[in-house]
Amino acid sequence: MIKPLGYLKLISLREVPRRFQAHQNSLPRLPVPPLQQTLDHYLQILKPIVSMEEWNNTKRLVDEFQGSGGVGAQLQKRLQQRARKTDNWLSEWWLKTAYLQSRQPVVIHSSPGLVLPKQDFVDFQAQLRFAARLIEGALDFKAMIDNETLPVEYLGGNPLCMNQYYEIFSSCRIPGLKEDSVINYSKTTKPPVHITIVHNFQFFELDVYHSDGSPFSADQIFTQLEKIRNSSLKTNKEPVGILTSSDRNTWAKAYNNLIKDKTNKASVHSIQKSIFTVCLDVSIPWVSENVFKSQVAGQMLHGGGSKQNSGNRWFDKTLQFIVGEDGSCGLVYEHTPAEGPPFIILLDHIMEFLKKPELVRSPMVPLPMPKKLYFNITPEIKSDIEKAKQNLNAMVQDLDLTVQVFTHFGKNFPKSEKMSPDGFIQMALQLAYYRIYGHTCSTYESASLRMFHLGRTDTIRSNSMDSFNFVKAMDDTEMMAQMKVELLRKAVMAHRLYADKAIRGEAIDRHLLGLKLQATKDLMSMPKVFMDKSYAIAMHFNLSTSQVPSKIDCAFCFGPVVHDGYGVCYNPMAEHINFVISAYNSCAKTNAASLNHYLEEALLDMRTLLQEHPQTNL
Ligand code: COA
Ligand code: HC5
Repeated sequence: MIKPLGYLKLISLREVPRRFQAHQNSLPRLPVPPLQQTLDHYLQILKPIVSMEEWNNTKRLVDEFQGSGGVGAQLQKRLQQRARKTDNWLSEWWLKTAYLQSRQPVVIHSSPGLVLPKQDFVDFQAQLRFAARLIEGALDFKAMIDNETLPVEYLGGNPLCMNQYYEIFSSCRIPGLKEDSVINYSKTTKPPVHITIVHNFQFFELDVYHSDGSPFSADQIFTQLEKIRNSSLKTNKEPVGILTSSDRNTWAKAYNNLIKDKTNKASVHSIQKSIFTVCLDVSIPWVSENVFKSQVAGQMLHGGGSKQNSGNRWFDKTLQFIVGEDGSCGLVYEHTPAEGPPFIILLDHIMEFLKKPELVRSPMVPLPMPKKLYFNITPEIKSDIEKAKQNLNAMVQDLDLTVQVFTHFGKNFPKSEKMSPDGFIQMALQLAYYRIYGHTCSTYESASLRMFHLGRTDTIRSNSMDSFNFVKAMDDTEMMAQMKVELLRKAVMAHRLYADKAIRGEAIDRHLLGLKLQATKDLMSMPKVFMDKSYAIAMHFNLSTSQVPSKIDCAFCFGPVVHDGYGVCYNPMAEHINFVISAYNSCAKTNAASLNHYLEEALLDMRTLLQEHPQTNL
């Protein structure tokens, strides 16, 4: 049975020298699935989402593509050659296609937010003390990466690629006019020894290691944070960090303009090179408990707009912790270098670390004042900041976010029914969507490809003929309940089987992408199968979802990937499920609270169905 990512077995290979590289080299390579298998499956997944006429047309294009005169076999051969010559045939392409070439803002569109349980700070000192301990805990985790003692993770008995852990510290995305880049400064000859602190839109460089390489204690960090706070009590008029929230072309132009000035260039470089950023945020206005939760998720995703904390960020930075005066804490990460799980494991580590008492109080040797990072703001930069503010505020206004804890049951219930909890939740989402719209849609769920060297993700297509048959049947008054149970079980099973295929590198989405990119490289014209309406429908994910389990009870969030779609992130705990649903207010067809309502109803109805019709032969 497949075990969840992350917590199954953590085996430290402490004794083996240069474990990391040896481990990495021992991992299998990402396979190129058989062409016919992918194309057959592609035709299957189209059935519930395109018309019969479109399907017949696509079937013809697929036959043409893979037939004797078609280019399918040639592209497949070239992909296989690429797979033989590279560590991972997909990883470089994926980095560019999914991230570096995208021109959308990273804010909301790409960078996920993670919300920690709310802290209780009696005063600003408590906020700074928490931040200091959090920094100490993060450096404690980083030590495991630096000395290569980080335990290897396992999924279903297979060791996972650990590369992403080595990319989350000291790295930053750099805007470019056509395409961005990402730099990992821990791989340079002089890795950084500082972090960036942002307070009241002002940036500071804070050294966190002594000259002998030992990290500062929490006490020392606290003292430094106090100095930073006291020297930045007034909000900076020019929130230069907000520039990083613009679409990538706009930001790239503004960036080139910003770094023309030497002081600005040095300040930007210090932020980019730092190990991570800690944003000391101001409180956000208190509303009701539930609205507040959604607002905190918003703080993590986008900072709440230019009047709140969005100027307190450098959104290109891979890792940014957020510690608010009001106790709202979490992080936002730039997605290019890594998936969510390394950040979750990091947070889990920090939360465990925070439980330990602060034992060693180091002698308080006087430490120099942390360096303030200055920016010279020309009228042009000022105008760029103004435009960025307006854009960001519009984006913040447009985001419809709902944080909800489903308290009726957690993954224990589907388990007790001998069903995959993930498949069960995905089928509830399918049912909720169908009940609102009367049809099904392309649905994306992230699957980890980390069983393979440098593996990132593939797509579990949660909507299938099986899910479609189930959702149609569920509200069919003519249908026998026992039949509905069977269709539900079949749909959950089909989902689980596809998830298994996906994590073994045999899903269709990355393979189709590979064939398409290979065609861009090799051919004079794009094969018709990729220009077809069905392909566009298949790639239009109205439901973009991700299961992110964690030990600590937190919520994670991201934006929808299409204008008329939803982002759904869920963390299934034993007895409850944390959901965060996002949508865009400017789309009249979507509403996050409404999807949440239907989702809750679907989960409950599915439980009732199963409980009222128990299977005798389990
Ligand atoms: N009967 C009883 N129990 C079952 C079961 C069944 N038929 N099927 C599964 N279970 C159990 C599992 O053993 C597991 O038990 P545990 O909680 O004791 O470990 C639990 O139910 C959860 O399994 P399931 O819900 O099927 O899913 P999963 O945790 O294996 O996750 C994926 C499936 C595809 C989400 C996961 O493999 C994956 O790839 N995750 C990565 C996603 C990711 O990277 N997201 C972030 C992108 S940035
Ligand atoms: C804190 C974890 C948030 C999850 C982020 C996630 O799932 O990102 C997906 C990455 C991928 O390649 O599947 C993309 N998605 C948000 C669009 C689902």
